[in-house]
Amino acid sequence: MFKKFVKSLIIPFYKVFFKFLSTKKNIIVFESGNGRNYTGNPKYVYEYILDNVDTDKYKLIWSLEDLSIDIPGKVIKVKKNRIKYFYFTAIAQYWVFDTRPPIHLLKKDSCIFIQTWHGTPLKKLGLDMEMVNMGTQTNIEEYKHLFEENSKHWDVLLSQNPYSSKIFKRAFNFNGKMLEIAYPRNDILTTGNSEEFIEELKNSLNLPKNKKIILYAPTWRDNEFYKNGDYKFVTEIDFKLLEKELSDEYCIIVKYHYLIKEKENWEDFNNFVFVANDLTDIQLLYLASDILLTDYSSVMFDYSILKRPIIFYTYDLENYKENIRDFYFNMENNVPGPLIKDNNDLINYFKNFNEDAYFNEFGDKYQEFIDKFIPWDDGNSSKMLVDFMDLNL
Ligand code: C2G
Repeated sequence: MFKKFVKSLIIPFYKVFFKFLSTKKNIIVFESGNGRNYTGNPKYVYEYILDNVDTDKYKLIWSLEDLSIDIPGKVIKVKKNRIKYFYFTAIAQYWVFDTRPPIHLLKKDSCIFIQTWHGTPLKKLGLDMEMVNMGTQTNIEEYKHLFEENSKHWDVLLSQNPYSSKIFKRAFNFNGKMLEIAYPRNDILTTGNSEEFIEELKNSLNLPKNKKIILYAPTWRDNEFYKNGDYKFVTEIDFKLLEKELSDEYCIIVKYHYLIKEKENWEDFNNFVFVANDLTDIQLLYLASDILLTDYSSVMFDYSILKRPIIFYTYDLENYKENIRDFYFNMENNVPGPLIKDNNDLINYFKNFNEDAYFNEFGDKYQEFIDKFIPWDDGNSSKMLVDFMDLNL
């Protein structure tokens, strides 16, 4: 109630204030994960700029919910939805965001909104959705209207593959510049895929060297939430059982999606489960892990750049498709790995896991998957995007 009251007072002033401001060529605003973290495409574009552009001539702004988040370089951090956030977004030459900004955020025509988005879609998106159970939002027509109100301000949209380009045009009703240059966040999966860098990563993450590392990175469940925007960590994995059966050979990194407000206590699993919260950059966890365990998350597409085994824990597949989100394609026929439904099968699979046997079974499907979904991820996406931005003040 109070928030609505404040909004009703501030928004009119903001609209007047906005009109008197003009675009400044040296201002770039970045935001990842709705301002909750420093990760993903915006992070890697920003770091490429730090290394390759004369940044003394620019003001590089990061929009954050938590200003204590560590960001390298001469950065100006602004708290999301506060005065400086509205000021810098009003005068910026570029926005580099990977999610949808608040619907009340105003953008000048002279500001170029680079929407990097955050994944190739298995799950139906935007105008393609037949139902919405996202937090308390259940009105699909209202959801689609808000989505279009947002995407009409996007000037540039990144695409990881032709499959995404086709879907994004329709699902986002996007008619701007589709930049088919894959994802800047994945450059490191090409440049960083070396034994020495992975060794450094494991040391920095305190990961054991004598065990196979499983990265468990599930997606969020739209209808499992504490409050709007704060989702629950939902899984049927019995970590105690997995620890008992698998901890001699494996350890597991649990990576939360940025929408998950973790409330779990993992103290009992000190040498088996390593928790990576929503602030951790999953690109680094991909490199440090030997096997990906996921469900319906777009992590599967990025991880396939490393051509390492991917296992799918799809215990709620039917419920997910019927009551949460439908998919663009049939998983069984298209994903390069087994769909496992319960803990016992999961344990048996990992106990008997053999990489050669995995690639004998899934190798052809894996190659088709790579050809279709990561044809352009070659380690140069950040360069191509910054060249496009033409930052030469
Ligand atoms: N992600 C992560 N940790 C997870 C899951 C996802 O860091 N446990 C990050 C990955 O970079 C992933 C991105 O968030 O690519 C999007 O996550 P999804 O699980 O795919 O879910 P969603 O945010 O709904 O994005 O079209 C975009 C996606 O298909 C949907």
